[in-house]
Amino acid sequence: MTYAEDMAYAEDRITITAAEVLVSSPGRNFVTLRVTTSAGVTGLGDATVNGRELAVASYLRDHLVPLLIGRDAHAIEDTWQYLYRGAYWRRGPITMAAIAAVDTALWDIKAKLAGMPLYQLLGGRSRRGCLAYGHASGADLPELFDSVRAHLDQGYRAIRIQTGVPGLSSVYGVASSSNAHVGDDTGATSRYDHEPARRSTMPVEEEWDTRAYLRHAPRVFEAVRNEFGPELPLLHDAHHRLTPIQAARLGKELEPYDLFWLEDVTPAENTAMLRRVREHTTTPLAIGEVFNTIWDYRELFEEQLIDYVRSPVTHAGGITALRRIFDYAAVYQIKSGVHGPTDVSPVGLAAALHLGIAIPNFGIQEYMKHSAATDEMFRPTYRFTDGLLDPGEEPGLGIGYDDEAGAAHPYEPAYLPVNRLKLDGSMHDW
Ligand code: CS2
Ligand code: MG
Repeated sequence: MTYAEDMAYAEDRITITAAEVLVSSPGRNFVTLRVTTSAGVTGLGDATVNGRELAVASYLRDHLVPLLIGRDAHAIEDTWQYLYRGAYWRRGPITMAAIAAVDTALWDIKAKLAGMPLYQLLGGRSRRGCLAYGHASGADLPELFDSVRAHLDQGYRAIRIQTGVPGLSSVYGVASSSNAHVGDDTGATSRYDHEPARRSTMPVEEEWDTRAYLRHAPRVFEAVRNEFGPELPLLHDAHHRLTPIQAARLGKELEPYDLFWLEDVTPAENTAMLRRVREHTTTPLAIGEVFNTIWDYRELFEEQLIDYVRSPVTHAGGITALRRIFDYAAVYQIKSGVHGPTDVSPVGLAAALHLGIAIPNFGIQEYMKHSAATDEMFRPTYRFTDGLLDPGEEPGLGIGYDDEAGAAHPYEPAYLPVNRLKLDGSMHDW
């Protein structure tokens, strides 16, 4: 007798009766899992991996959905272990996004069945709201200052700063009218936050020059501090582009400008490299948006090599797994700093907010606003007020999915850019 058959004795068991993989593109591509139960209650999970969306859709549709039908919808931990250990091929962005979607949908269902907003099942509120940061950027200082002011006017109390680099035509994180409409087909205002994925059949190739960037970045933060004063929390994303010693230099040179954090300062496959950075600078470090499991963090936590965990629910195996990562981080006084770009869908953002409002070691939440088309389809009930995000009081995650809108916005191939050194065309980290 299988475990499932053994467990089938519970008459009031609520089982999974259907699971749909919904691929759509309202403003940008998303993969959403909708799980339906014998109680008629459904749950949603985000499985979007930017530029590789169809791989996760297939992993779910062809491999996981058949395993879910008939399972106990309440057995979230057992299902997580079943999908993680049972895969044999563990970890990695595609597997962990697929597991995350199932996990998140089951937590949505459990909270709806309990008639509570999900955060109540995660321990209840630990704060009034989740401090959020927005993306200010500009090709030059005047454009950047305008963007900072625009975000302050929207109520943001913490701002990420990204700028152009003299000599480089386009740089990560800089919204410019040239790509304003790439992700937004609602014809909204010209400055739509930087949407990295471009609708195209091939990745766009960008040029990079680390020495030009290292000469420029400290000057930018000096100017921003002179313009906006010492209090405003400022964040910066080096987006995986520096060697450990270059990262150490940047961290040190930015110390006078008191950054909230310096993010992804060096590619973190070899986590030990962060020791080199830590040796030279006290600038707080945030890493992890491309990590997928708790094991990616072990050395970083135990050696106190970072200060903020960037993993989102969508890419780290769901609420079950990310809560475990935060509990582990709390032992080292490391805080959450969840990844919240537009390629994490409103389902993924809502899940992050329910977790963020409950955990003891909340730090900050990235909030790159989704396009109008995206919000029309997912109808999120979370709210942004006075710089704080609130998950809301709806039962479950408080997120919907409009099938008509989904059908009206079919998937379109899109890729993240790749990076080549300006000097000699060598491939570099984007
Ligand atoms: C970035 C992202 O928001 C961030 O911190 O690193 O914009 C990232 O480039 C995209 O999510 C990649 O899909
Ligand atoms: Mg980042």
